Amino acid sequence: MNDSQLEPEWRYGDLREWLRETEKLGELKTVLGATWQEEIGLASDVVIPSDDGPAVIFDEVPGCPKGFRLLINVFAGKRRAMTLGFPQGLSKQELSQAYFDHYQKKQQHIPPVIVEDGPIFENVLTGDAVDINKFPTPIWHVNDGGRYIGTGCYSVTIDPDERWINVGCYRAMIQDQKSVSLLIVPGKHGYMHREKYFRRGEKMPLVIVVGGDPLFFFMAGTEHPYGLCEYDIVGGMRQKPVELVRGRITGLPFPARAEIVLEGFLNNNNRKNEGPFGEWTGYYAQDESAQPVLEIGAVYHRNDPIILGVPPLGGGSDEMARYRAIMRSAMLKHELQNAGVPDVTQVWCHEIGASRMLHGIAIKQRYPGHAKQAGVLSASCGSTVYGCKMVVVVDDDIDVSNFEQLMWAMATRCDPATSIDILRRMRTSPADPRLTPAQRKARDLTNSRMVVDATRPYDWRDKFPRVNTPSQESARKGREKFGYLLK
Ligand SMILES: Cc1cc2nc3c(=O)[nH]c(=O)nc-3n(C[C@H](O)[C@H](O)[C@H](O)COP(=O)(O)O)c2cc1C
Ligand SMILES: [Mn+2]
Repeated sequence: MNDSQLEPEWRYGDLREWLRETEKLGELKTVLGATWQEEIGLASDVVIPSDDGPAVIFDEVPGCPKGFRLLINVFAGKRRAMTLGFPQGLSKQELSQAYFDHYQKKQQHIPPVIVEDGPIFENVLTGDAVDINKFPTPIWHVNDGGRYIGTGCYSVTIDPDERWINVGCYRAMIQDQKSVSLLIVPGKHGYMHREKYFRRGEKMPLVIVVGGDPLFFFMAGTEHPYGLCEYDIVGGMRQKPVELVRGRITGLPFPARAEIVLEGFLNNNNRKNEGPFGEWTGYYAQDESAQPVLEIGAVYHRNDPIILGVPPLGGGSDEMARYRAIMRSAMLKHELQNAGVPDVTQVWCHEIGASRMLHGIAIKQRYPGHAKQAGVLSASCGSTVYGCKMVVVVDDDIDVSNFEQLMWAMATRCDPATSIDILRRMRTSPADPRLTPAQRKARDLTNSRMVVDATRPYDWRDKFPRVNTPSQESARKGREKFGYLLK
């Protein structure tokens, strides 16, 4: 692939245009009449795990007005490239590389513009008119503690001292007609904002967008640096400022063409039980806990509004894993370069555990300790520190995005007694199922992780047994001559 010839092409500027493009690709299906209590969840478990499943719109959900819709499975099939602004035909590694070259490396940030009006104000509901139960919010997994209206969502907050705006994805569970509870984990930017308000006894102004352009949601769910507004990142990716309107109550900005927005104040003194929720690790690791409630003063929505649903699913790889692997791999590669690690040839943050738990790093070894440097840093960069369990560093003949190759290199080139280092008391997630009951009680959100040096040992790398796989040259020759045997 020649990256320089690949130019981003943005075919959509909101969710409606994204649906139009997905329909053109033949990847949009509609289901009428599925229940929010059970059937939408059942369908999600069928469709989302497949790499090529369709995007599905649920309409005419019993109990909800006709036209009030829910969309699932944005990131699968051919629409993946379109969603990130690229042409068709790229493999997942190529898509990640394109993301790296065009967005991650360039670091272009364009601030948003504020406009007066937009389709999001087609319906403005305040006071007694606020009733979030009319949106078709499903029970995603049978043992969930409630209806999660906020999965493919993002919350907008402003730092009360430094006055910068953050846009982060934190799950939201419906409490009643006029409130949702938000789980914001310590260390997230929204949490740091929150604590500043709460410590001075104030409520935090907040808007949450629970349906809209998926690109905003993707950037809100990715670990960008502190102080950098995710709106500026989206603007930079599209080379065009995003258009925002201001909430009537808080003044906080949100996309003029969003689908559904809830606005209000997050109240530390009004806490309600949140969870449990089937999480990205594939477990119900956290019990229900009392979390601050967003007291909703206004709801804005487009006509025939659409919730964006991105439920985490069990067992390993799902939609969240698919897109995060692409973005996190690019981010980590960038962070390693910025930290001064030379010759990192490939990075893959593996899909299992939503691309947080296992990372493969390929390097061209240049000096003693190079592999360890790359490994230790990969276990603790901004994009990876949270929830990481394993980092495997290999030589550059290995395709680290290929699970079998990565494990083969690990099994054959590492000596567990001497090649593995354990890092202790690192930052993890409350969703980590391996936190002990005592740690949970003490709110000790740390874990250990291993850094595996599966490179050929540097000081005798020339004596390491040769591999019997064909060279690139002879593999190409073989394919040309005998590739027909596989057709
Ligand atoms: C679908 C989805 C759900 C998430 N749920 C939560 C959540 O409930 N609480 C949380 O703190 N982080 C959650 N995250 C992770 C954060 O969105 C992510 O760490 C992001 O970088 C946070 O934004 P910030 O860095 O601006 O704080 C979720 C991410 C995704 C993609
Ligand atoms: Mn942020």
